[in-house]
Amino acid sequence: MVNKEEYPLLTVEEAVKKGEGKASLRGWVYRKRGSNKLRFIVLRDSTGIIQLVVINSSVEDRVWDTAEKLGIEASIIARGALRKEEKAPTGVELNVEDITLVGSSENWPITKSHIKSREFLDDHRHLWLRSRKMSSIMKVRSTVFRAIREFFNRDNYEEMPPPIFSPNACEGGATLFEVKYFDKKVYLTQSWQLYGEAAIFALEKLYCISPCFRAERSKTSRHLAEFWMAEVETAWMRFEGLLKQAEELVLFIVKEVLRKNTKELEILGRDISKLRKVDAPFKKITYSEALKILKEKDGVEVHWGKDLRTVEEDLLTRHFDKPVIVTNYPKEIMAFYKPRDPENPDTALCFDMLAPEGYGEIIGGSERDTDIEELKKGLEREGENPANYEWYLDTRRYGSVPHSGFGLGVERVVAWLCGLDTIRDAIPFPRTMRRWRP
Ligand code: NSS
Repeated sequence: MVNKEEYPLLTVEEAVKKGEGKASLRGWVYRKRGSNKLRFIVLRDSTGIIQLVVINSSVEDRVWDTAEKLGIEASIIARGALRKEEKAPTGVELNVEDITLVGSSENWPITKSHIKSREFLDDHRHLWLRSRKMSSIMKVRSTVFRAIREFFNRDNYEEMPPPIFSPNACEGGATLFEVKYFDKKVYLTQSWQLYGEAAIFALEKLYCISPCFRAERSKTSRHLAEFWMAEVETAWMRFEGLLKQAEELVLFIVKEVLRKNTKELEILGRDISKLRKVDAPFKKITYSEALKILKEKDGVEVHWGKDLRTVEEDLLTRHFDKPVIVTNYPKEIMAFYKPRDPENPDTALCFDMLAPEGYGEIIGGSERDTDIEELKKGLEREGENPANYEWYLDTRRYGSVPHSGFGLGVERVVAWLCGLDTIRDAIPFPRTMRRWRP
């Protein structure tokens, strides 16, 4: 029997840091090569990669046979002695004395030639998640979730997830997913907001991180049918405070990702210097000013009253190296709950935050209209029946207060921070119009 104390079980990261002494390592075969005399196996675990060396003449036949037969992604436990080796991929290697096969793996389906085929990788997402690219993205995503929670918890916000079945639209009927609900019909939630608004009258400061569902028909690199949104709603908060909170949240997320995930960002080939430039204050422009920039700098004319499309957001954000906040969109094209700006009544007290480098909208938010007649008009304009929103209008009937909130698209932020080509890589199992499996 091997004395376990002699071969402490280390993670790959710990082993690389230690660089000497005996160790047991467990993980998956990431790469392998070698000759009749020597086998090099790159072992992967969730913390990194390390080279294992098996020397035919110095191990038992059984160990050599196991090493020879290992397929890519087979799971193993190996023990031996660590030593520094400049030529090894991470500067340290394990000189193997014994290998145990835990789970065999034959004919791993993902080969180098597949890496360029998006469809193939999406079909094999359950396996492709093990790639260094996907695991790095998932680590950044996890930091983003954690940072959002920490940001709001530190400010004594309560977390309240929404109901997922909803009788109402929040962001327009066109993207609702209908679900059979016993003998009735309901929708999957598009946004927590209306429920958040109702609950601030009890708890005042609320946030959630929740899945949202939208039947997006557009085939863009920014839209998912299922995505995660962090939403916040605060009683008594006015527009200026809201903009400040959104800016602080994004700064905190960027700071946390830079603190925890530089290694992952490097694996992803992200230009980290661009993220390091993100500091306060973010530039604030109005929608009208945005149109002026588009016209003067890009020669693109958008008629006042038309929403900015993805292409226009792309152009606009290329003029900034930090997120930019665009306020005061035309009232008529905004969601029913966004109030008129008293100082500029054709526009609403609302904003979008657009990420630089062409990543576009990451946050949408506003003060909330407290005027019941205006809300009803807005609903009718959207083709909704105000009678279905009576419960929401009640919140304005009984002790209404000024309040504000916003929603941050988690995958949009992950795509920007990781420098991804498409939002589909920002979520482990993407759902879009054409992709719903595995
Ligand atoms: O439609 S939003 O702009 N705003 C809302 O849903 C408000 N009800 C939020 C609130 O005030 N509580 O969506 C907010 C953000 C938006 O800026 C994007 O970052 C993200 O949610 N978003 C999406 N991400 C991925 N895919 C899709 N389809 C998507 N739609 C919005």
